[in-house]
Amino acid sequence: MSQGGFASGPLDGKGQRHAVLVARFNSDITEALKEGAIAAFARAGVKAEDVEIFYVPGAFEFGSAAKAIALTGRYSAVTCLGCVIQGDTDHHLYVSGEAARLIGQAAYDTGIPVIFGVLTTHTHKQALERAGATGNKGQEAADTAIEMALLLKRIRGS
Ligand code: INI
Repeated sequence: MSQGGFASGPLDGKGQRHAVLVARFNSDITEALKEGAIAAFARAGVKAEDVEIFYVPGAFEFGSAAKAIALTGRYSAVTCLGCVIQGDTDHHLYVSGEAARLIGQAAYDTGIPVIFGVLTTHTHKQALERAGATGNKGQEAADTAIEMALLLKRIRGS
């Protein structure tokens, strides 16, 4: 039985090429998510030179950048790694809402998996707990990217 919807067996990402889109906002967290994702790609056999990192200012910018990357046709999937932490106002709701909506739309519009590796937490402490050596959501996002790339390849018979 897998936990949290993730594949229970080992993932085979050999031959895949991945784009990772990292938000600089809350960079102490997003850099840790990036390291988790890189480790997951390596574990699945994706070559280091086949993982390309791109940066955006914040999670609000994910949608347009992810769509542009996906439309190049050069990547098996695009993994978006960000961190939106609740503040004193509603600002975080607009940022996280648009990130979620446009990441989903980028995947839907392009037919390339675009993965929502965006933490949305109440506190910085909660974010740190999800970007640690154990329980790193960047790893989970990368595993999801590999699995979705494999699935779409199988569905398309390519
Ligand atoms: N961007 C984030 O990635 N996380 C946040 O928590 C955040 N908050 O709360 O403000 C945030 N804001 C910046 C936003 O993503 C855009 O970069 C900015 O609004 C310019 O479009």
